[in-house]
Amino acid sequence: MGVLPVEERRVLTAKLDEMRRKALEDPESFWDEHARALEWYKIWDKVLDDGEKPFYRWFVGGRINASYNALDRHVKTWRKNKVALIWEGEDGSVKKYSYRDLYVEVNRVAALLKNFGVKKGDRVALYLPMIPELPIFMLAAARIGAPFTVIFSGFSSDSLAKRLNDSGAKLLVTADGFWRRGRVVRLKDIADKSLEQALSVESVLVVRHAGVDVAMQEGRDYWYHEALEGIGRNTYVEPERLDSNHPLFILYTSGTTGTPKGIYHSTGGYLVWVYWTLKWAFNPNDEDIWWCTADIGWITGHSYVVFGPLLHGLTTLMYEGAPDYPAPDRWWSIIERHGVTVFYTSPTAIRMFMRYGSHWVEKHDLSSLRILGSVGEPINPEAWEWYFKVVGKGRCPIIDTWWQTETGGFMISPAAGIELVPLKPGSATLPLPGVDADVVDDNGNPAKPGVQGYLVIKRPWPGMLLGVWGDPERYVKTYWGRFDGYYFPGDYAMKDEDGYFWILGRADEVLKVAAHRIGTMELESALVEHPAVSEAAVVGKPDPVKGEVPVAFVVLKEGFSPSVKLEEELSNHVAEVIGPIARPAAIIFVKKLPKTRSGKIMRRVLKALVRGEASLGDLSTIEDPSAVDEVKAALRIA
Ligand code: 6R9
Repeated sequence: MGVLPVEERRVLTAKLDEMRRKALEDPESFWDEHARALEWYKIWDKVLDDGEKPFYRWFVGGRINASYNALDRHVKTWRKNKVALIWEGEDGSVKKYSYRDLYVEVNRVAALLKNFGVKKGDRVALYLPMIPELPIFMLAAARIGAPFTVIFSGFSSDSLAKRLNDSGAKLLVTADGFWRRGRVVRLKDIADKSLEQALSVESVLVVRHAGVDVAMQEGRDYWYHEALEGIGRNTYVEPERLDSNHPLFILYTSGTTGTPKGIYHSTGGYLVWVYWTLKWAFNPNDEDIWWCTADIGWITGHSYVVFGPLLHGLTTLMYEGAPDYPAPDRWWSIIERHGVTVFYTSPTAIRMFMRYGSHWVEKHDLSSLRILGSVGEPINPEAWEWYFKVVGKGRCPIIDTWWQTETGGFMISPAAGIELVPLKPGSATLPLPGVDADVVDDNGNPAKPGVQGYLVIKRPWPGMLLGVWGDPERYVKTYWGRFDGYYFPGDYAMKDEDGYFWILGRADEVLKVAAHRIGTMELESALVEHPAVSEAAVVGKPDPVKGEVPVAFVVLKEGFSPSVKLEEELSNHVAEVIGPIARPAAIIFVKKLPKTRSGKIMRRVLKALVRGEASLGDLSTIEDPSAVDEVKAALRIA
């Protein structure tokens, strides 16, 4: 396994090629067969309904439940006593849940949700840290058919309020606080602030985790452990037999325009996709201890901390705290102590650990590892090599998975579960079966090998989003409007002579900062909300660890002048409005921004300047060329 000479590819991928061919030639029978890996209450009438393009619907007429497939199915077998979830707190405490334990808790919580008046179709918001209650609530909501929306615990009260209002959540679940680098983050306080603006929320359940005092509002806020007290361990809540296209969850993600979009996924198609992609990419087995390091607040955590591993009956691991706390070997010690076999993380994390040095890794016995994964941003060859040699000791293939919130699961990835293709550091290799990916030019024609173009998916796949919550037009425009009939994910890519895909970064105004997806427009609107700011433009600057970081150009209003203090204030303001992950790496004050004659900010010029690129591209439409000189001066470029 591992890196093999590419010349051998033709021989080695016979099986993979065959499967990819079958899936594309006759998708209906391919998926009709594959979807049966899960347990359905009722088989679909139609595999794919494309009557209302691009609102494709999969497994139409089928009935299924996510919680049943993740838990009940295993509880009926020997896996009942198998560990389903290992949780490690930042303070070192460990909790283990067998499939039976999880099943018991999920049933109790499903009953609790019902007691709080949550019905099928009602939305439940989960603003929780990385604690076992988060997957428990997700599965409980899924059990009764209440779409859940998880809000990353690093988001601010404003971000939370926006998501609560957009989803119309009836119930909010949060915690008193959680641990980060030895300090408590007081989550309930943040939630309280957002509740002043969130009118749909009727009740709040609070999980006691950090043990800090919080304000409880009479008639609205309830302690989770108290509310659960009267619900016995024998409680059984019949899983709802949900339509295949009943929304399982809404997850907000950043796009090109201002507000985050509520991407929502189906139950049937999503589960089928997550099940098969995990199997194809990582070839799981019953001895695996599966660790995907993503926070459940992001899609990677939804699909590959919670649903994927549980559908497969694996043991999934969750860690609460900071990766390098109390020392830079925390993660390696977790792998050693729990015998992790599959480790799936981001290039940002790899680059951070590279900086700390190999000796932190070498202190630990990582021989349990058999396969490694990467996600979130392109992995640079240096990080790939280090991951491969230092972490995997040259034994473990690196599964570089390209996908997005919208795709539900992996799309382009090596398929160790079918046939492992020779790996090339930095390439996600080939599309998985059923994924009709290509690279096209500006006009939608296939790009030549080796030439950069736009990544497109030329036909629907079971894991695709159902839409943008409350905004069908935005769904059509954003994803299907750029190239006729094709899904456009927003990435640049290149296909090489072997047909391997190289993802080259975002083609829009979206940044990947430490693998987190952030819209530059969100940062800009946060900045202009501040009384001192007249205009703002944010662009991404390459960063050796985080991949890229936001750099903000700010024009101040009359009466305000640049200062270190104001710079700090604006930076804090962004962190408060969006969350600490959005904090700009630099704020640069300028008197004017480069604009076109029609008044549009020329972000591409700012981007080129920030990157120190020799050519600034076409400047013929610029209104005032002196704006470029000013930006240069501000960046101290001669
Ligand atoms: C899963 C996730 C999606 C965007 C995507 C692309 C980038 C993700 C990648 C990758 C290169 C990979 N991306 N995986 N780029 N190689 N293996 O990250 O979802 O947060 O929605 O971001 O992330 O730009 O379009 P999400």
